Amino acid sequence: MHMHKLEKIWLILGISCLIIFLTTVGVSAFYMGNKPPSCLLTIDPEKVDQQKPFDKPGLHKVEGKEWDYELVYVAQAFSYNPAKVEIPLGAKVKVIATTKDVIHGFEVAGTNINMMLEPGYISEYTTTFDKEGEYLIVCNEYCGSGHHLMFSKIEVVKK
Ligand SMILES: [Cu+2]
Repeated sequence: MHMHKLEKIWLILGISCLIIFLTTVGVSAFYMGNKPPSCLLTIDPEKVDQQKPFDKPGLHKVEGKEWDYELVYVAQAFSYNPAKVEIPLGAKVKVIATTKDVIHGFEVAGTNINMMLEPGYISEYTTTFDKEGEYLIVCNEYCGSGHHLMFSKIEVVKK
């Protein structure tokens, strides 16, 4: 079969891109252990307040885990509970969040924490807060008329 030279180059280019892409994804997933965050844990969205850990939103110190604190958030139109939280500098924190009503976003501006909160699911993200300052949590999923008023704050302080 005769193939034009440019066609061969194009095919080689395409197949190489595919191999590079699959290798990157494969190494990232199987060697580095990366996986898409959250959505593996479910919750009854109508009974969020009665279920652990969402019965006590806020920052909690934990022992014997890979992280030092658990930061629990409950989102609902149009607020986050807690509205403000203080985290000691350098703390490794597991953020655990869910929503009571509709889909909300959970983006901590200036960091790579960016989760979607879906009713019935628990979203989690573990991170270390190693920069002092105030961080704004914003909802980046349009959730209704008060969407733009929906925010919370994290203050990372030296202790
Ligand atoms: Cu919103």
